[in-house]
Amino acid sequence: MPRVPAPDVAWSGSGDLNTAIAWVDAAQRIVVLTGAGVSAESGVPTFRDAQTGLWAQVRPEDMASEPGFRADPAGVWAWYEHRRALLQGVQPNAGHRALADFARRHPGRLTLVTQNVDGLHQMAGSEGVLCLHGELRGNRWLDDPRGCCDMAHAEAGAPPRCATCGNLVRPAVVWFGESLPIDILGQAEEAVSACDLMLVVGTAGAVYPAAGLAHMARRIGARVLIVNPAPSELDSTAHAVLRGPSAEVLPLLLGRDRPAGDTPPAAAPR
Ligand code: BV8
Repeated sequence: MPRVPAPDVAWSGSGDLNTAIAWVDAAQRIVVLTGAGVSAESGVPTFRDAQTGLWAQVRPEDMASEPGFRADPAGVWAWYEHRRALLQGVQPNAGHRALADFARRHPGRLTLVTQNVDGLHQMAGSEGVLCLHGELRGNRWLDDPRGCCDMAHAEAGAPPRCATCGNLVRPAVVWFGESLPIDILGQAEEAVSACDLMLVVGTAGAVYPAAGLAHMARRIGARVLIVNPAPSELDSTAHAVLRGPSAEVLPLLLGRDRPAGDTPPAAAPR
C-alpha cells in the first residue's frame, strides 16, 4: 500500500519512492549535499543548465577566479552585483523548506552541506548550514587588510577600494583555484564519515572537493540517493536516483514522520 502518492518521478535503482522513504526512516544520521538545482524552482539560475546556466554566459575561469577578478575587477564585480540583484525578492521553495522542517522535527539527525551561495537554505530556517563556497551577499578584502583598510569608496560599477592603499573589496565566495574554508570542509567530512544516508540534491557533481563528499559517503558504506531531474556526474556513485525536481520530491521524501509507535526498520547496512 503506497504510503504517499508516488509523483511522476522515475526511479532508477532498486525500489521506488517508498523505498527511498524507508531509507530516510531507517537512517540515524543523514547528510544532504545541495547544489544550484535546489534553488532552480525559486527562479535562481543554475551554473550549467545549458539554457539558463550562468556559465553559459561567462567562463568560470574569467568570472569566478582571483586572476579573473584582478584582470577585470569592474567586470567581475558587475557580474556578482547582477547575481545579487537576481536574488532580490527570491524566496526559498518547498525543497528548502522540507529540509529545514525535517531538521527541526529531528534535531541532530540531518547535516546540510551546500555549494550554494544564495542563502536560501538559511532563509528557509535551516540552521548550521555548512556553506562550502561562501555567501554571495558577503564581501571581504582582496588582499590582507592593512591598518588603513577601514573604509572603501567605489566609483559607480566598480568594486569598493581602500582610499589609501587601493586594496579592493571582493565577493566573499570561494573562487576556482581557492581552497574551501578548512573548518567548514572538515565539519562536512566529519558528518559524512558518520552518516548512514547521503542525499545529493540538485548538483551536476562537477566541482571538487564538494562532489568528492558523495564518493566519500559511498566509500564509508552509507547509502547514496540522488534527487535530480537530469543525469549528473555522481549518478554512478549513487545506490538510487529519484529523477525529479527537488521542490516536488523533497517534501515527499522528508515530509512525513514514521507513524507513532512505528519502529524504524534496521539501520542501513554499512
Ligand atoms: C579547490 C562559488 C584546492 C563562486 C563555486 C579535483 C578534480 C577535478 C578538479 C578539481 C579537483 N580539485 C579541485 C579542482 C579544481 C576545481 C574544480 O572542481 N573544477 C571543476 C570545474 C573541474 N575546484 C576548485 O578550484 C575548488 N578549490 O579545490 O582548492 C585547489 C587550489 C588550487 C588549485 C586546485 C585546487 C573551488 C571550487 C569552488 C568554486 N566556486 N562557486 C560563485 O558561485 O560565483 S562553484 C559553483 O559550481 C557553485 O558553487 C555551484 O554550486 C557549483 C557546483 O555547481 P552545481 O551546484 O552542481 O550547479 P550546476 O548548474 O552545475 O548543476 C545544477 C544541477 O541541478 C544540474 O545537475 C541540474 O540537472 C540540477 N537541477 C536543475 N533543476 C533542478 C535540479 N535539481 C533538482 N531540482 C531541480 N528543480
